[in-house]
Amino acid sequence: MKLKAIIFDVDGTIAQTERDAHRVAFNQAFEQKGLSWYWDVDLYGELLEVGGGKERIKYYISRYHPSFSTDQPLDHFIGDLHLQKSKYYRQLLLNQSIPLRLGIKRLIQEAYSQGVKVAIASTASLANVNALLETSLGHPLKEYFEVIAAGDMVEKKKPAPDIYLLALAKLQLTADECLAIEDTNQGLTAAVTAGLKTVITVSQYSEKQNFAQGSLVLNHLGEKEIPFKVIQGNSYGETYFNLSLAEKLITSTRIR
Ligand code: XBP
Repeated sequence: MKLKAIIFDVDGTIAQTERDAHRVAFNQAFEQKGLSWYWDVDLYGELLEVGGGKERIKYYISRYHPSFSTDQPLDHFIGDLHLQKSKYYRQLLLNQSIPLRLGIKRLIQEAYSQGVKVAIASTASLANVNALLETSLGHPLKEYFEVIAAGDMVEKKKPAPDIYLLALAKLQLTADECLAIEDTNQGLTAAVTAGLKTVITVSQYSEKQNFAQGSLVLNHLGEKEIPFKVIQGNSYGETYFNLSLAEKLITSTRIR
């Protein structure tokens, strides 16, 4: 098999965490700090264009509260606020673990049992990624991930390719031996720029985005009994996403 690893995005791909967990935690942190800011579902969709929690808060301030000032340097203030947000986020996951998306658990198990590595490339902070993997995947599945590339390990977040390049370097594999699974256009751009063929499972916030560069665009990975819907691309007659389809995608001569 040419396929040596599958690299997963986290938020939106492994679980639908954005609207009901990250967004809620941001709002709780704002309230705790006495800020009157509130990110509703629509506004959050717009803010998701900016990857990374700290970067997202910074963008929000510059766009919606340009005259906002604090008695400490802005980056410190944002860092503090984000720490608080992360605590709320992890608390939220402990209280109501967010379910894995369809097919994720099966695919991780299938990969592990056939010696195909699994890795993570996420914009979210490492502590938050770990919290999700622990609460939603649990043991031993969490330990199957050989490499976790996340958050501030790179300077430039998605859509820059850096986090995928870091994951590839840590895996000691080349892009043509791996497949990425993403849910957003920014994530797709990051993966494709790193040279990876990429499968998209569209999520709550990304349904209307452009995935022209994706190798295959699906509504979800599917299960034997619950077929996926192909939105774009060739599924080679398969009805759910498995390693045989992953292998066909990376060995296909099609560029995307
Ligand atoms: C998702 C993100 C993150 C989270 C917030 O990353 O964009 O910014 O919304 O996480 P990905 P932090 O889809 O690449 O996993 O607050 O931990 O930054």
